[in-house]
Amino acid sequence: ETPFFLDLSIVCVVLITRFGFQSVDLVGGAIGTRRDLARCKLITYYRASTNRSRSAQVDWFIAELDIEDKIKYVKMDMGQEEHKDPAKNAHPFFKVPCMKLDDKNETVIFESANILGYLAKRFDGFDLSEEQRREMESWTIWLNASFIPAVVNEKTRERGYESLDILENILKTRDFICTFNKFSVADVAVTYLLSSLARLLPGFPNFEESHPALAAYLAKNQAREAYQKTLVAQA
Ligand SMILES: N[C@@H](CCC(=O)N[C@@H](CS)C(=O)NCC(=O)O)C(=O)O
Repeated sequence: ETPFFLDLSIVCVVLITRFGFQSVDLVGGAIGTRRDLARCKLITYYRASTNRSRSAQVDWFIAELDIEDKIKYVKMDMGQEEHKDPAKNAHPFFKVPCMKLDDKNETVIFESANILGYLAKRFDGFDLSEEQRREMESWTIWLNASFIPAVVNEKTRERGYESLDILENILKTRDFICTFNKFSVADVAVTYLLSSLARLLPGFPNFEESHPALAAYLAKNQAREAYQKTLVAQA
């Protein structure tokens, strides 16, 4: 009996002779076509052209996950207000970051906490349980929904800063922010946002003096290869 691959070679030879190479590509393409097509599709990531926006934490996490090859980057010059052009930015409110997914409906997702959570769930290799993911996302959501609104408002800023004492106590007892004590998307968000806010907000505590465990934690995370590659090298 003729082995399958010999059958296939005969078909190819006949096709080359009659129709040229293009037809052989078609035969090859027909094998597992659907799966290959799905693999080729990229996630479109709308981000600022500089690292001075929340896009930067998403870049860092993409580098941690080593999935740059799955992403099509659309960089927008915020100074030129390119992000406000509906032809360039899929975000319904014309902000960054935003992603158009590679699914059939090309679902658009926004809010950095949600984007980080999505990437963590889809690409994270840590083998986390659903409960651990919920714990992780509590931190990304807390930062955006509670901490940032508190510290950007002059009236509530001092109360907001008090939460940093709680972080300090947590980081005295473990290396990373979540109780499962592994590096996670929660550490990306906490590290990125605390170091950015430290530069932007008046009276932001000098962690070296006031919160040594937090200072050591930030320095350790900022020394990571993916952080250096994205946030330092591209600054
Ligand atoms: N809560 C949103 C905030 C998004 C946001 O305000 N992004 C800023 C950059 S950090 C932006 O796009 N600003 C441009 C504008 O408002 O026109 C998130 O975390 O994604």
